[in-house]
Amino acid sequence: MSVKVHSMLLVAVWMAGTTLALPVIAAEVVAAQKDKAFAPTTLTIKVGDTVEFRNDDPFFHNVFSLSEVKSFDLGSYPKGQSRKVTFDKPGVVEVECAIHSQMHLKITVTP
Ligand SMILES: [Cu+2]
Repeated sequence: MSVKVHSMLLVAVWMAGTTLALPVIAAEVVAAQKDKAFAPTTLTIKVGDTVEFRNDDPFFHNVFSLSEVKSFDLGSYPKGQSRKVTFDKPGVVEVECAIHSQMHLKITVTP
């Protein structure tokens, strides 16, 4: 076998290994904001999953988190709009709304 063919074979084997190492297709979960509450109020997802924060109320909500695992601020947006966050580290993420301080969502991201 020539060196060239041999190295191409190695690349093919490496690529096959990479494909197999990919995680199961990531999930996308909806967290609605309805009646000034997150629905649901707790979520368990896996690393790599995405949460779509959807405002179902006829007024603005905000979505943010100061958690170490994932801190973000999606700003404020009206009914019918949604914004997405992908969670890339395991741990617990507390999500809140800056407009309604009673709104809490606890997301547990499992490895
Ligand atoms: Cu709100």
